[in-house]
Amino acid sequence: MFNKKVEEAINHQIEKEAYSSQLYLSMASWAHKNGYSGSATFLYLQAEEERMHMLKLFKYINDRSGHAIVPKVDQPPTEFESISKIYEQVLTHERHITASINNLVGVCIDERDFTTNMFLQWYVQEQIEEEANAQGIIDRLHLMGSDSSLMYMFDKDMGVFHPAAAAAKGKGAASEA
Ligand code: OFO
Repeated sequence: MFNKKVEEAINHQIEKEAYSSQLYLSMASWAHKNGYSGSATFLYLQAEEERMHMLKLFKYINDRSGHAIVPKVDQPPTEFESISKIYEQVLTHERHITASINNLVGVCIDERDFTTNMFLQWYVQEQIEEEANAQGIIDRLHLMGSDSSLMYMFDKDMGVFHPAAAAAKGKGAASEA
């Protein structure tokens, strides 16, 4: 029998991952329509990756004879101040997700569900990478300062920055961005 408190906590995390996916999709849309096609590619791929994070949790609950619930998701913001602000918001959001994953691990430890704790270590590791990537992008934007001529190169690089970018390009999935 799957632990009910753990099941409930993972269902909450599913909602957060679903929101992450919608938030990054909304950011991708803004970037796409404002001419940042490289950032749009990155953010579309990031939105897909968050959906994968959600599905992984979703299937885990059902595999353990719990019941994964499709969450109601709040509408994310549709307008953003600038591309730099978007990446700052990505970092803030990822920090929030890291805290949430840590809480979830805490519930598993309190409930002595060491199997789920082990499963969640993948997310703990993933958050290190997610935060480091977002911080790296912001650092680069800071280095560019107010030199807008560098923005073209920055955006071009963002189009291939996501680990899934090469694969997606092969399939033509993100090439519309
Ligand atoms: Fe962006 O991280 Fe999901 O878990």
